[in-house]
Amino acid sequence: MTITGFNTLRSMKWLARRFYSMRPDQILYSKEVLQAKENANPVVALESTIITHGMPYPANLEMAKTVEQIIRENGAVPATVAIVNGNCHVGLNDSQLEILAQTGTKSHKTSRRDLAVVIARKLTGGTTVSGTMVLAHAAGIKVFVTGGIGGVHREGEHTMDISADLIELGRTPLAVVCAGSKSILDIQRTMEVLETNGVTVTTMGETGVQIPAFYARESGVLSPFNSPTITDVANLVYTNNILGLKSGTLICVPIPHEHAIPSSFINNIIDNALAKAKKLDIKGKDCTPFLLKEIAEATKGLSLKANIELVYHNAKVGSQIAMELAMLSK
Ligand code: PSU
Ligand code: MN
Repeated sequence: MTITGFNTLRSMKWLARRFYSMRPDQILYSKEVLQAKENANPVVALESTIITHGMPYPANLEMAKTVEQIIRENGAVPATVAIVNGNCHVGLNDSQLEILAQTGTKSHKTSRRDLAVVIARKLTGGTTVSGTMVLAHAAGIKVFVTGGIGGVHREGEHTMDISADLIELGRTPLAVVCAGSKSILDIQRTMEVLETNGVTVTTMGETGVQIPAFYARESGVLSPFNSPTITDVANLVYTNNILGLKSGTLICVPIPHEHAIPSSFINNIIDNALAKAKKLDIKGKDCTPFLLKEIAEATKGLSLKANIELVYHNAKVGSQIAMELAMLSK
């Protein structure tokens, strides 16, 4: 290697160390993601806790494959993020998706605090919103699609159960597309913590729109900002990036009308699930997966169907955002 080449490599490594919490060369990319990166084409990151801990097999596999297809149909490249046997993957092939979907809750729910443990011990992990953000940012991805983010749990003012997702959104400049957070959470307090952490929150819709509550389109909590168009969202994210803010943008997309579950119906079920979790003393990282399962059972799969449909819709919106953002960035 020439001296110049060596120096270039050294300075690239220095740059990587300087700007990323993780070196990009520690990541394994799928072929299509690698190609998209080379051509500066838009890539959309996807989390994998939703596959391992959020849905049962085989619905989780079907969802994981379909959501990737929707992203491709909308012109972007999907990058499902996960840790397989200690390797960080950005973009999985079908057999890796299959393994992850089958491993399910036997794999580790991996948020930022779990990353080092899962990687060092060569374990397999589904990455949460926070874990996925760390790896997607290291991979240079700008847009990330999920179903629902974690938040402040009810009674969080006593338990301090505040999802690492909220803190990550405050320190990682990614645009995260979601359907709000479930009413298993305290949505008002979730918004307060996001504001404290400097996260820009906008909801697709007209002035006065509420933060969506995952299964329901409304939560009773007003969104701090609204975006009537995809172009508006892309402009916000682009400006966030230009300003060099280290914080992220949360884009809330209400579940499509035809798949929404009325609050009057779902809230009762959520209350029962919360009461059961309290009785069984379910805490920490087990809380969200437990509640999701309880709700899916109590609604006889209706909540699972809604969950899947809102992810598909978010994938479409997220890809459109990624496409517009790529045009602005060129
Ligand atoms: N909400 C869902 N489905 C999910 C999750 C949240 O509707 O699968 C997952 C996401 O990966 C999210 C994580 O990042 O749960 C939050 O977990 P906790 O509440 O333990 O922070
Ligand atoms: Mn928690």
